[in-house]
Amino acid sequence: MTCQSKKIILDCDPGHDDAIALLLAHGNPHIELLAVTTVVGNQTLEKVTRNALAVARIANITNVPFAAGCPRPLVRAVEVAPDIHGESGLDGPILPEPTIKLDPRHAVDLIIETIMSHPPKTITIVPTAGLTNIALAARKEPKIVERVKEVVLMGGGYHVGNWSAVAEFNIKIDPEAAHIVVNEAWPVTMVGLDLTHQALATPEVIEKIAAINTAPAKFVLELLEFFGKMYKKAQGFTYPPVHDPCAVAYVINPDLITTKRVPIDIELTGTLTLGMTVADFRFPADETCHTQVATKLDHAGFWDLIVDALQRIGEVKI
Ligand SMILES: [Ca+2]
Repeated sequence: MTCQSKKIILDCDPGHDDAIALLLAHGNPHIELLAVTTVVGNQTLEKVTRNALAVARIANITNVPFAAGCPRPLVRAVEVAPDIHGESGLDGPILPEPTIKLDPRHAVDLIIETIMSHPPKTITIVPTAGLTNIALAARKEPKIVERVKEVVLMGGGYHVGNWSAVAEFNIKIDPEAAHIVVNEAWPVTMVGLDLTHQALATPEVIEKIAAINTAPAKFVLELLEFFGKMYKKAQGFTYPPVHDPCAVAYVINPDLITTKRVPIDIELTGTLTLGMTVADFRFPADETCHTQVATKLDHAGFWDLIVDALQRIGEVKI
């Protein structure tokens, strides 16, 4: 893996797995976290934004702008996920009062300004939520599409859904935004359920995190305990799949995740398939294909990254 630092913007809706993605991005030495933006998703914009700021305090993230974005999807009504993330969006741990202030800019403007003020092809956008902010940013300033290095998103699934038989939550809640994002010409890596359902927080993983014995590690354990209960109840998982950090892990070390280049599009008109990420595996993709899907995860390597990030974050007194 390269040791060059990877500049990212994390667009999220914390969210248990978003919180862990944020800790991974902050704690990993190869990631330079330029901005954190929030969008309605797992819970209302107000709740997920507060959660993001609370996580910043837990991990002692002090020098990164956090900005709130869209309070509803482009076309559809707001749809949140309390059956997975609870009423707060981050149920389980007791959250501290945030100490850092929200950046006054709208997330869409922060995303655009960050990308336009950096050299071309240096910034990766990592959306781990509905794609409302990213789609609007591409519409408001189309130059960002050529300027970003790539988009590595958690969402979708080429053979499985979780919010319907064939649609994943992040795509299903704002399919029009997802349609914009996968149809723009930037390189898109879809880290979907096919991949993230391999990122299970097994008892061995829990044991390794528990051994770190710091407040941020304890926070992650409490998140995983609640997440595990909800996933067992709602979707019958023995151990919870920890989706969002997989996208960050791919940026850190692409060797951890196998990908396949295939055209992807988003179903907008299906009566049973709205929000499906339709990936076309029929033919070898040509060079013009700018989309790829994640297929196979190095489970041990992935969790080693999480453990390493938590060790580097170390103890944080609140
Ligand atoms: Ca998320």
